[in-house]
Amino acid sequence: MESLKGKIIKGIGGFYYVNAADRVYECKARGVFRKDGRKLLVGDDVRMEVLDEEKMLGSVEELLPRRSELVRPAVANVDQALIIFAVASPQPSLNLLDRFLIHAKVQGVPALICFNKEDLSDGEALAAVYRSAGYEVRKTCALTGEGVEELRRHLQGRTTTVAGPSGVGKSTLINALAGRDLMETGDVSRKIERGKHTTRHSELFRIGEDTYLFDTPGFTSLEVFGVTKESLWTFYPEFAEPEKSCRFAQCSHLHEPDCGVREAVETGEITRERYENYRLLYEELSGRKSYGKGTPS
Ligand SMILES: Nc1nc2c(ncn2[C@@H]2O[C@H](COP(=O)(O)OP(=O)(O)OP(=O)(O)O)[C@@H](O)[C@H]2O)c(=O)[nH]1
Ligand SMILES: [Mg+2]
Ligand SMILES: [Zn+2]
Repeated sequence: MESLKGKIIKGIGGFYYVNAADRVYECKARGVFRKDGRKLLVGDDVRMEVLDEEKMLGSVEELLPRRSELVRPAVANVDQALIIFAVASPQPSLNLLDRFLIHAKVQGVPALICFNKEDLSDGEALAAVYRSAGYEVRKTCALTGEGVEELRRHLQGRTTTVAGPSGVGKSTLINALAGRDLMETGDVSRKIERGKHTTRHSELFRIGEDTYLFDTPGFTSLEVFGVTKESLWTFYPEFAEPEKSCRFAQCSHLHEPDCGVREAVETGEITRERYENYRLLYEELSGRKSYGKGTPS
């Protein structure tokens, strides 16, 4: 029997779908996994045996070392998060973007930002805000393919989880990256209809050699667990250096004298947009207002 190395791209009803050597095999896990209670996850690299090449059936024999594991949703070996916003239509909410960035950091995943729909408006000012905060930023137009190759270079050889509000062009962009229609795109009414009839499950899309994208409503959840108002500033990478010159150890960076963060806002080292988001999220975390309820897509 032929043994192959592959990646679990989805799991439904006790079956694992393993992408190996350009084909997708429907696999059962060998008894050993049930015996020792180990759970296989979407994203796991495995060794599988081909049982029937024609029917593309196989058996998962071995779980290869897992590099990382996201909790919600449960996905293994995610290397980075691609956070997609449109420069217009829908109008971007920077507050929401910061929440996505915080969420990625809480999960321990580096974030890459993509501003899509460059054809509708110039996203340079937006891009500059986030570049100066230390993030990698790409600009694309999924319709014309502008910027898509540069984006692909950041995804190559990695597993990337894709997040962003509804309607920004995530599916259109994923299709452009894949060079074929993997995902349904379109207007909201069609989506609502689809949502009613399709079971949503976690699935990886292969867009190239060792290159996978992961699109799930779960990751867009805004429950920023593990973030307190005291730790909020640590999720703003550009605050790290200025914070060292705050007079008080427990500085909130809102009203204390000799605050290095506020001085950096004055000099422009920290942008007003980011600082304003920080302030709003801080207030939310201090108050009784429920924080991070609801999913944008
Ligand atoms: N003008 C313009 N329109 C775009 C671009 N990319 C996508 N669109 C359009 O935006 C609409 C929404 O695109 P989708 O790809 O379905 O958006 P989505 O982010 O997947 O939305 P959800 O699945 O609801 O989360 C579609 O009508 C696309 O044709 C772009 O770069 N420029
Ligand atoms: Mg979509
Ligand atoms: Zn301070």
